[in-house]
Amino acid sequence: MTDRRQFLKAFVLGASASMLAWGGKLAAGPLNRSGKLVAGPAPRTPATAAVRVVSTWDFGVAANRAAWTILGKGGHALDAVELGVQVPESDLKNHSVGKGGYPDRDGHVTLDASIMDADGSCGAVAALEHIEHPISVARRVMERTPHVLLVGEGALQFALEQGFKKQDLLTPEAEQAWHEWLKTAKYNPSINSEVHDYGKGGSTGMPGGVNNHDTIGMLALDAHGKLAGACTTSGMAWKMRGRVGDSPIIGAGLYVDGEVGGATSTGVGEEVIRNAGSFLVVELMRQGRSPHEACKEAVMRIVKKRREASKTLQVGFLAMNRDGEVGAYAIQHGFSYAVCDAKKQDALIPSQSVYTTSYS
Ligand code: SD4
Repeated sequence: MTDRRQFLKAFVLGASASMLAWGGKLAAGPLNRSGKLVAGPAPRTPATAAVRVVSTWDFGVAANRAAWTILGKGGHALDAVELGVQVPESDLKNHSVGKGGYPDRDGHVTLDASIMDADGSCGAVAALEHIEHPISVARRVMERTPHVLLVGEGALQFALEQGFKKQDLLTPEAEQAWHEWLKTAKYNPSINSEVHDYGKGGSTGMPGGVNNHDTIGMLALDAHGKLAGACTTSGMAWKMRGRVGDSPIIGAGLYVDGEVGGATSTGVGEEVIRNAGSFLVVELMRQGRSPHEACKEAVMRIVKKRREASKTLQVGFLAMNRDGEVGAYAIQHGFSYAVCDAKKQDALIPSQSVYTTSYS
């Protein structure tokens, strides 16, 4: 994650021009569709320029690239988001998503993931162990069961029945970090990396510079005008066994409504669940807010309720409306999101935030 930090720094310094370019688009104003939604979505043919994929954090750049191999050829958003988020799920250097993720406090790597299509179809898994691509199991839940969410042993059983391979997800590096944490075993699940951890080790006992909670949330709009979203994580490092965050909870870590747009979140999942965060963002867009405004309002709801605590916790929302307009907002400085479309493949954009300077 030190790489992530350096990469992010480079972009923060160098990306002001691209941010301004994007900012121009984002500042285009709220959607105006009053009346149209009452009568149902207006028929539309999306412009090629609107075909777009966005995702959280710097590892979203590589994930977007993978998604673009499908979107760029006119493929479906649902296939794109599944393929895209598989990239960090397989990245052993990424300690917050998929294989290589940091384990819970008992040493088990447990994964949460959800996927959602424009028509409201969705699937999710929570506390799933031994499967490298929880996002693909979530998709099977959506497509091959009448259910939305499978958890723990049952989710694993289903995955194995579906032909997924059982494997050990705890890498030597993650195991070593866990052993480091065990030396103090301080249980402090509400910390966040932007506040405490970079370069310090932080109150979690993370190795210096290591980030303890970066989920990938991805939203895509395809050439057919359809939206889809995916969200996948190993959750908070050293969490209690059985702890599930927002990422597999439809309406919390992810929500998509093809008539309006989609939203996804990263950060302290408990705060997102308490506020039905991604659902809130989408509903605010339905009421006419731009993606940026909707994300900001959802963040402010959390901050208002948790004014003191919000100084030291991180939540970030990322949203895209059905026209491909993108917005984000976070509590803490340091959240970034990646954008990829026909014009720009590797944009990484620093999000605006409530607190504009690092906490110290
Ligand atoms: C969770 N939101 O489990 C997820 C993971 C995370 O930054 O911490 N993301 O709460």
